[in-house]
Amino acid sequence: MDDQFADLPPARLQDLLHQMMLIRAFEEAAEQLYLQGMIHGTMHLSIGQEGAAVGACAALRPTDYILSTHRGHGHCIAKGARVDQMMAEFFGKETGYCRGRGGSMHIADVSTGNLGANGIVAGGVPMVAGVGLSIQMQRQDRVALVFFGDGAANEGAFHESLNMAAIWSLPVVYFCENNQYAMSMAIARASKIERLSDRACAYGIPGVTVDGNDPLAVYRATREAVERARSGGGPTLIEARTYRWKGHSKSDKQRYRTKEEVKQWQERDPIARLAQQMIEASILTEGDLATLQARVEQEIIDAIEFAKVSPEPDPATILEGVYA
Ligand SMILES: Cc1ncc(C[n+]2csc(CCOP(=O)(O)OP(=O)(O)O)c2C)c(N)n1
Ligand SMILES: [Mg+2]
Repeated sequence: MDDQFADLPPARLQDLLHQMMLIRAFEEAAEQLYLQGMIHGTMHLSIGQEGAAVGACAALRPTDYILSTHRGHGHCIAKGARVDQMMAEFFGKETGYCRGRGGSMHIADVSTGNLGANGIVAGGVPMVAGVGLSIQMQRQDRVALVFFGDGAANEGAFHESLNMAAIWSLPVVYFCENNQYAMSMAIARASKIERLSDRACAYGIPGVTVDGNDPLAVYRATREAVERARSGGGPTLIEARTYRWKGHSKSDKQRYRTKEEVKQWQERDPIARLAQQMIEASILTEGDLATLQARVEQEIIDAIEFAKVSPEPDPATILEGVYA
């Protein structure tokens, strides 16, 4: 396969397309279930940002680690999580990834290398330096990638973590999903520089900005950063420019942006883009696409059913996993 597809074979490209479609279907279903009162609390949807999660995780091995964010459903699925166990976690059921204790914002799945989502903005950023140091000291053949938002890039811990990872050449990738807003705060109001990746030069590490709605561009940039980290070349800062179609969380009147702006970004849908590219290259047909769509819909129906019939956690186990 030529470079247009970053040397990925057609079957692998279909996997990436499937993952992006699964993330979208999962979140659309989660939102519906929330509106029906079946799921409680709040949630942060990444609809529109699927290309960043999938492109980044495609460059990682199953044994590599990720740390995720409050907007982390896509990261989980892209790293290989099962949607039924995720859905059970949303429902607070015993069969969920965290036995129903974590919910939307705290899904971890160590078996696929997902060390956990985090409700603290930039929470994973200092942690990834620790994970990287642990990998280095144990001489393991692993890389740790941390996802964080544009808002998180303005937290103090960002500076400390990048500096430490840089001086020790830790096997880490800093992956900033710049979705243009931190709640209602537009990036242009919160940062004086045009490209967040330019901050890398302050730590003596490479920085790159990519189109986060182009999963293959994200994959290429992450693959290069992962290779560098794995071969002892130290960390890289990647900025993936993308956009969240939905509000910040479940209570957001979205007075800080216009409908036109949202529409413009929706026209740059990462899923439609990859599908179109593959159809034009005759490695996907409209029929294949319809089959994929039917498959993800069935996967979500099965996941909801699994969650519904799963048992509630036994109240007698409430103190398990609690540190006192
Ligand atoms: C340390 C901390 N400060 C503030 C908050 C409240 N908060 C939750 S999400 C968020 C915005 C984060 O923006 P960004 O990092 O760009 O991620 P995005 O929501 O856009 O994915 C804020 C301020 C928090 N959870 N943690
Ligand atoms: Mg943001």
